[in-house]
Amino acid sequence: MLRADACAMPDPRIDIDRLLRRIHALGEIGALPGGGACRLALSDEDRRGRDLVRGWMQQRGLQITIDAIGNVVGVWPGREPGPVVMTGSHIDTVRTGGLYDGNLGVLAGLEVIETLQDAGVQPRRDLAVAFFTNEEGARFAPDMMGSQVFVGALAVEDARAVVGIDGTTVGQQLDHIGYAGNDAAVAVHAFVELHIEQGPVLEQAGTRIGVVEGVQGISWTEFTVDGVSNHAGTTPLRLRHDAGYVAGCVIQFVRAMSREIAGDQIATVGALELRPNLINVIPNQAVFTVDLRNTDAEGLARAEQRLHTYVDHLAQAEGVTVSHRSLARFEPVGFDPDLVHRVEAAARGLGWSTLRMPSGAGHDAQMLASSCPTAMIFVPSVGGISHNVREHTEPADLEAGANVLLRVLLDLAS
Ligand code: HGY
Ligand code: MN
Ligand code: MN
Repeated sequence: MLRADACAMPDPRIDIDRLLRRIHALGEIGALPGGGACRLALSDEDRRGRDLVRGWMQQRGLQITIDAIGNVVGVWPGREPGPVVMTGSHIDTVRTGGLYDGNLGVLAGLEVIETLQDAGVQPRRDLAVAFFTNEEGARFAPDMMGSQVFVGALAVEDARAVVGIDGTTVGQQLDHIGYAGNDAAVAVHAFVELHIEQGPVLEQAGTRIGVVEGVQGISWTEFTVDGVSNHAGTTPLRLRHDAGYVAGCVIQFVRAMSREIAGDQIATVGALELRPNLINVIPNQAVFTVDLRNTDAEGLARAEQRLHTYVDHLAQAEGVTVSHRSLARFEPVGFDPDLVHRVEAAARGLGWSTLRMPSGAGHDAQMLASSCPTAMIFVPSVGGISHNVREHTEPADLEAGANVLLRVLLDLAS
């Protein structure tokens, strides 16, 4: 017998042991030495992870939809069918992925639904848990690709045409793993994502729950520098057109620039390839990426401007040619103030300390925010480490975050 709604029932709590079992079972797929997992988007490991999580959704009777870009949504009908209260995140990883980035948000969402089912609660609204395709963007840029398609910010044909770092296309790989669906997008009433912070702020503040107010702006650019290969031993400096030197100057410049620009400007050269990549040959080509982020839209635009001006001057001085292409560009996003307040109230209601903060990392929630009231819950990352096999969050913090998620979802769905 299913009881009506939240107010008539004891206050359910998630089962942390079941959640941890799931996190570790998923982490077995693409497991890396040292504790993390590698499931690059649309890889066979990603397929196996998808199959496992979809199976767990089906075991609990969720109605599964798969859309044209492979976003998977499991819906548990409420008493009054309609737009769903959704949670979720991603299960694709970077190459040096941890156990919790994305996976926590998906598995905690499933855990919340199971907890309510076990407690005999059927909220008024449908509840849904989703995993979105290619949140990381590490193999196929841009990141948050699936959630962009989900909210109509990116056409599925354009997403399918993207060529990845290994020369394959999203469309080919999506078809290969069998996740090119054709279900219509689910209508969403509100979206809440639980995620690890992936930075040091909560741990340093000694705070358990991050109340995320928004996501900083992101700018990804790939530069290709074409110089002249030459002999490392016979070519005087004044005759060099050294693509590797240009890449090195940019790495140094973006760090110095970040210190000068207002806001929380940060910059990373994460990928770098030199050709011919030989010890005694001056590189004739360098291909590298620059990841710029800032909570302030103005500051981010200024950083982009200064970077391109610097590269143009450097190219002239070194006698090389430089081309570039944008791989991702997102303005800073603010979450729904009422929903942010509900996250804060739910956490405090459970007795947890809270801290309002921006997100340094990109998340699917920043895409959902364009189509429905959206907010995020953070839990601390030990040592602020993420995108690293040593990524870790204490079980007590995982449990706290999942119980805050349960409270907020129940509040929104009742
Ligand atoms: O790059 C990011 O912030 C996210 O991990 N995709
Ligand atoms: Mn993530
Ligand atoms: Mn990530």
